[in-house]
Amino acid sequence: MSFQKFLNVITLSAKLLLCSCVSDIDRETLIYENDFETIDLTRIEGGNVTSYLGQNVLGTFNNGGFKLILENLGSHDYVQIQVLLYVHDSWDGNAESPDGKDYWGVMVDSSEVDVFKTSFSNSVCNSNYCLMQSYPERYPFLTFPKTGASVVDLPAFCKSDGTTSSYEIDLIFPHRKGKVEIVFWDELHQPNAINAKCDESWSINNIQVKLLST
Ligand SMILES: [Ca+2]
Ligand SMILES: [Ca+2]
Repeated sequence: MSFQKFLNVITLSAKLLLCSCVSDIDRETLIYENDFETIDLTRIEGGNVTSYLGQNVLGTFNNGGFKLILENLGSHDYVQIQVLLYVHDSWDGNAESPDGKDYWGVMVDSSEVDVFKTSFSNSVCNSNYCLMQSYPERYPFLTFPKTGASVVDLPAFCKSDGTTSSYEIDLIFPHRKGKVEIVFWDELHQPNAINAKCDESWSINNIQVKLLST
């Protein structure tokens, strides 16, 4: 099997594993949607809107993040969180110190419910050099850079030799309370970079939150 074919098989397997399948969903209610084009940050704590590829995005972030707070929720069994994430510039995935590891995650209700913690890598990957990532699985799973990305090799946000990868993140957490706090966060390592945020960062193009009932 060629290296590329091997990569394709791994990517397909990862996509099948990613399916956050919850059976017997009776009702699905969209409770929040934001593409940041109107710069409405009413329910968001932390973060500013900036421009990338001619669109408004929330970010960029480096060792930071934001919190989305939604209240007066009707009865439900799960909360579904979907975002289009941009992973900008030279993320190093599960590389050892000093360049890694580069974590990204989503936390619901200060981790009372669940924490999704993964890592991303924008590294080149050949037989001599490859910095692995965990997505679409949770850390410390190991898979190839950019696995599960919807688009790769988009323009850099900042770094002259950087690129951006986009990911359609789709997570489902068990949740029944009348209020939810969703934290999007990162922990990035780039001690040798003169400008940390230019070396690696992330932003969100759009976000949707749904309540699911069984
Ligand atoms: Ca880096
Ligand atoms: Ca890094």
